[in-house]
Amino acid sequence: MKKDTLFRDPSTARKPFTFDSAVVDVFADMIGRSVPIYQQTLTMARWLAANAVTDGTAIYDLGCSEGAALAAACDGLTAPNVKLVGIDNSAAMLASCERRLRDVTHTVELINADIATVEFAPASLIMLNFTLQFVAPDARDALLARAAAALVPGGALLLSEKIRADSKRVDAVLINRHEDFKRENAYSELEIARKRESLENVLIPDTTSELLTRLSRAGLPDHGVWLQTFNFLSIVALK
Ligand code: GEK
Repeated sequence: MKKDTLFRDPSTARKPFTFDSAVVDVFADMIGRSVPIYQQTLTMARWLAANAVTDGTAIYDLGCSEGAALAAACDGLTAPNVKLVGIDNSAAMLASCERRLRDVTHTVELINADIATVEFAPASLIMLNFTLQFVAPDARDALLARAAAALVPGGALLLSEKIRADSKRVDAVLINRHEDFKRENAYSELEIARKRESLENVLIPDTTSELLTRLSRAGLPDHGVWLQTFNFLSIVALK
């Protein structure tokens, strides 16, 4: 796995942040050292694939990047006739995803598209693993409503996000603790500051209550936070 040093050097630091080939090159290392609950969300993807997915439906991974959640879902999947679909609007990510999933035995379709505009087939698992935060806030409700409408009864939506706390003071605590986590993972002060600037207005976090209200409005009132560390959380919603 190539080490993420993109923000060490001003010549490779990017502003605004984009998911280009330089990011793809170091993505696995970057997300593992930056997102505290990442591995547990993949374990949940595997569990939901084993427990919520039913015969003849689809599994969607919206903003699939290199397909880590799709790969985890493949590991857990036991239901027959299930199509896995990964959607991302970064061609570089999808190329890497295709390489990574080349050997899986299930049918996987990869689509280069904006997840805010695609239509979904009947699905029993839809995953937005740290992706809704990159969609324009005023397009989030419509996307969740389309996802909720596509879910079959008993289907599950996995929504993992970076969040903003309602209280500014608490938000500062969560941000500080997250930055400690990055320091512990060998990111320097300069790298942390440059990445923060680069993500400004690109990653726009909702609060927890905004996310839960969006899910209710979308038609998924059965929802709950199953994991949170600092300002990163993951929600499961059931149709
Ligand atoms: C994982 N889920 O490893 N349409 C399609 N793709 C998008 C859009 C959009 N509008 N906006 C952003 N993306 C993955 C990790 S990363 C999270 C997801 C992160 C894509 C973008 O190209 C990138 O691949 C992904 O969403 C976000 O489980 O880097 O913090």
